[in-house]
Amino acid sequence: MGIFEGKKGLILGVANDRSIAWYIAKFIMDQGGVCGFTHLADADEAKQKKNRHRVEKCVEQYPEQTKFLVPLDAQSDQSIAEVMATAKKEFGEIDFLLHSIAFAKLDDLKVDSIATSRDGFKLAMDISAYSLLAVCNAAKDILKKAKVDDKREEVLEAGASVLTLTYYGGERIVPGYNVMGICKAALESCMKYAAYDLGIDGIRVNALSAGPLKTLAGSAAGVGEFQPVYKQMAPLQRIVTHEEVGRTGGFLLSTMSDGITAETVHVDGGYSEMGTPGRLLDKYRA
Ligand code: 0WD
Repeated sequence: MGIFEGKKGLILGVANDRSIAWYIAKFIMDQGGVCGFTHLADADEAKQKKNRHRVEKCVEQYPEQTKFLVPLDAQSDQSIAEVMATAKKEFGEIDFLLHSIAFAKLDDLKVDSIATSRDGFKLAMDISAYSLLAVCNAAKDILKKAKVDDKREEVLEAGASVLTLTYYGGERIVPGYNVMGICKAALESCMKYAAYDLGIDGIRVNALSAGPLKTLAGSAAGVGEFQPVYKQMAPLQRIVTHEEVGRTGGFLLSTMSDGITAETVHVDGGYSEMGTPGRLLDKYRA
């Protein structure tokens, strides 16, 4: 029996079959879970259709375990509320919620951080950090509350788990990641405060900090350039895979991680713990 047997939840942020959210969703569904998905909304009908089609191609592989696919614009409270209403109708309560959403304009990513436009900063923060708070708040009535004994000593039934995706550029300076690094610092803080707010009901909120992976968002943020550095510097001497991130994401959304909340878990081959460039220096010793 899979660890997600009988569990249901929401996956926000699949763009295509390379998306991190898709790998986490696949792990969940392979373990018996049922998911509701969103695709990126767009005012332009043709563009929205294209966005939907890309996600449809993914979810079609799991017809039994896909409950719905609806549009989401993370900048709109109404759109978020509509997604939650659909989830309530289809699922009642949910056991897991994945937030795997980020966006910044290329024009803002390409310039020095100090040259970020005011509008671009607001846009990137709104979609990439604030949306976690908005989603948690809109979902709080459907996120399953834990059942505990009177003394809060024993968990009789586990509460829901929320997970967001972050990157090391939110903790340390990663040249090129720029405004998105600033957003990730805010996102990680949002995650911790949300973990406090929802913790009283036994609902957990965590972040997974993934190493650089080639995806639509990843390519825009320049991950192609970071990958060779990771390969030479990380203790594991390789780049992590989509599957590895999918498995840890699944673990954090499952009851297997039931004592973990307000935490950022790194899936980066150990890169973020290096204090010097390590074996990368060998290149310069020769
Ligand atoms: O190396 C990487 N790829 C890493 C990504 C390393 C560490 C963290 N991450 C993070 C990203 O910053 C993001 O938070 O993982 C998350 C998922 O990113 P991804 O899987 O790398 O990229 P992608 O497949 O592009 O999914 C992000 C999606 C959007 O894709 P596009 O490319 O269409 O913008 O976020 C969604 C959208 O589906 N999204 C939105 N959803 C609703 N409303 C919005 C929005 N306004 N904007 C973007």
